[in-house]
Amino acid sequence: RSADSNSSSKHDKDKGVNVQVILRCRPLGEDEARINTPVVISCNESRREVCAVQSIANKQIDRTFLFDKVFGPSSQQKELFDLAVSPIVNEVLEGYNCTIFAYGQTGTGKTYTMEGGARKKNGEFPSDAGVIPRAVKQIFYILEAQNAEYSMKVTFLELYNEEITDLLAPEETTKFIDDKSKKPIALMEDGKGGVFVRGLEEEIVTTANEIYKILEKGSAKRRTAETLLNKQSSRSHSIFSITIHIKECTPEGEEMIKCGKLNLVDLAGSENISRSGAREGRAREAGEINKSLLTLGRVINGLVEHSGHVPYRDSKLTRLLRDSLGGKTKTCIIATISPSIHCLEETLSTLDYAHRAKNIKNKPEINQK
Ligand code: ADP
Ligand code: ZZD
Repeated sequence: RSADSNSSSKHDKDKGVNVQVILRCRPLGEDEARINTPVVISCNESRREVCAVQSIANKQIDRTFLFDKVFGPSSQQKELFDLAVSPIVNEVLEGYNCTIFAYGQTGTGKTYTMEGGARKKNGEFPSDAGVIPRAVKQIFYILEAQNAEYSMKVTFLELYNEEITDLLAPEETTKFIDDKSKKPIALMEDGKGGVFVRGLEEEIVTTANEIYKILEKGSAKRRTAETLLNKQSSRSHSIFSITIHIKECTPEGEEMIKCGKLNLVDLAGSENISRSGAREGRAREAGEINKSLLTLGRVINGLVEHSGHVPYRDSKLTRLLRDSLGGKTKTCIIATISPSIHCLEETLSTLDYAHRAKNIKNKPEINQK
């Protein structure tokens, strides 16, 4: 490699690194297949293209979108992890902060992609495990193979209707649903341009199994809250974060601490968020505002249009994930779609949204002390 190409790559880095956008199309469900639901999406994985066929007034219009990676309907969980997520996990262990978002209409596979199949009773790792359990497994596998000295903590929260619920808080604090008995959780500015969640439970963990148990506890709690409060998880966002400190010695024998953080975000269903970022149709009438999802769209618009004001402060989601959107975190968006003709309008909206997000640039930095 010549010095020239080196300096040009350094120069490129100064301008930033684009958000990686991955597109995944699920297969037709059993029922959809049985009634021969027309398929309007075709995926070309090697060309990284997704094509949507739209028929308007007897005319066929094809729209093709290019992404960083494309996973078609027969893609397996392991394949998506190995090709798209595993490199990100490695970067976390090198000291970067990384965020993976799942974005898409309800029913297109966000949860399947992020969580995947349930844990087996016999403790065996499920073959359809999603990104989160696989990331946890890889982190421990690598740290143990390196014989690294490390410490790790995790947080797990849910955001519903601009309210944060700590999915790891001990049971007593959620048994009573009245607000007074709830643990006060607040988003606070850290004075360095970032935010932190005051009162959020941080669990220190030492094994993958401990994290799986925490995930179990967190998802159970999410489900209970859902039933009790009559809410739908399709309208809530969840953020699971792992922070890892790794002690390292330089060749000179100096001690260094590298710190990486991985945020895994399952966003609320994107239906009813129009391409302009406005809320419309039935959702508006029903008052189903998802302020955080709307603001996420506006932040993306602001960032890619370089229009000056980026409204990070307008929602909790964008305040929490500010560093992932134009900041120092490496970010990947996994957009999920359905192949069915009945979802075409939402699918086109997701494809547009995801394609636009490719233009966001971040400036990743290693955290080292
Ligand atoms: P979302 O979280 O976006 O609402 P889900 O993850 O619940 O969607 O997925 C909806 C249904 O489709 C589930 O039954 C899920 O198992 C199935 N599914 C989603 N993606 C895939 C996929 N890539 N392969 C096989 N089944 C999938
Ligand atoms: N999608 C499954 C959960 C469900 O809805 O039941 S899979 C993974 C990530 C975040 C939360 C839960 C999980 C999940 C799980 C299964 C069963 C009980 C608790 C948690 C999981 C799957 C494989 C390994 C570890 C955790």
